[in-house]
Amino acid sequence: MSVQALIFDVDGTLAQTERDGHRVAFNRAFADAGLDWYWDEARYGELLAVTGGKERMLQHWREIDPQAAAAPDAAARIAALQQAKTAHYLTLVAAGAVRLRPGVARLLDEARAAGLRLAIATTTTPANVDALLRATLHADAPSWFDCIGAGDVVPRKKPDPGIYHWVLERLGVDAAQCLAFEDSANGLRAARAAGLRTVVTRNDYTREEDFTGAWADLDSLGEPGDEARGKVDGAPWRGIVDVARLRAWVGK
Ligand code: XBP
Ligand code: MG
Repeated sequence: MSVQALIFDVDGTLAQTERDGHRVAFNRAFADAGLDWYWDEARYGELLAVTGGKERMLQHWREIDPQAAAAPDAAARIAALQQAKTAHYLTLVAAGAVRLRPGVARLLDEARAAGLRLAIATTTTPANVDALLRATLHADAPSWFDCIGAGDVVPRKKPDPGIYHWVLERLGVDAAQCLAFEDSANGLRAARAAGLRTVVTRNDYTREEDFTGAWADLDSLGEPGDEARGKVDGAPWRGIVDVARLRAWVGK
């Protein structure tokens, strides 16, 4: 069985977008709306258990003011906040607030050169993906991906596997011929439920999460001179995640 496609999560996997990107954008939208909501790094880390910005804001609101969160206009108010937040996020990304994680640009280049297909399966808003790819890789980078599955194209977000099923259907490739790349327990659960062998790269927000079921549980994808460290198939491993390594891993 040969690997045909690599399917990447975005936030936390391609780039560390949450602390200095999304979180800052949410706080600016709250301030614009005259709300006294402020998510510091710790509070945002708690709320990251909920995927999807709209769902995350509703969770916060239910915790601080359940009655207002249940009001008839709550959904519309959250939608307006999400729109404002996304505008702030796009400005932050365009200004260079977010950088790719180690090994991501390298692996994408190698995969394209090797003729592997690329796809994205993310919970974030589609506009955010486009902006991140253009700001951190290349103006044409969105076209490198045969399929970009993002946000509300599916009714339920990760850990539901819907977004991965959506992407696999459009790729027309069997899950056994793909690898998923994730950073969170929610993402791993979604990928595994879709039958995908998954490479996890932990980050500051997800370091302590449970990654049982990951094929590779690493601290990064590695770069020459800065190897990734962690476990592969349950055994200690260090090295660079490249196409040759991925080919060796698929079908094991
Ligand atoms: C991460 C998410 C997203 C972002 C915020 O997505 O859960 O909700 O935190 O983006 P993933 P939005 O790890 O699947 O890339 O505000 O647009 O939802
Ligand atoms: Mg993620």
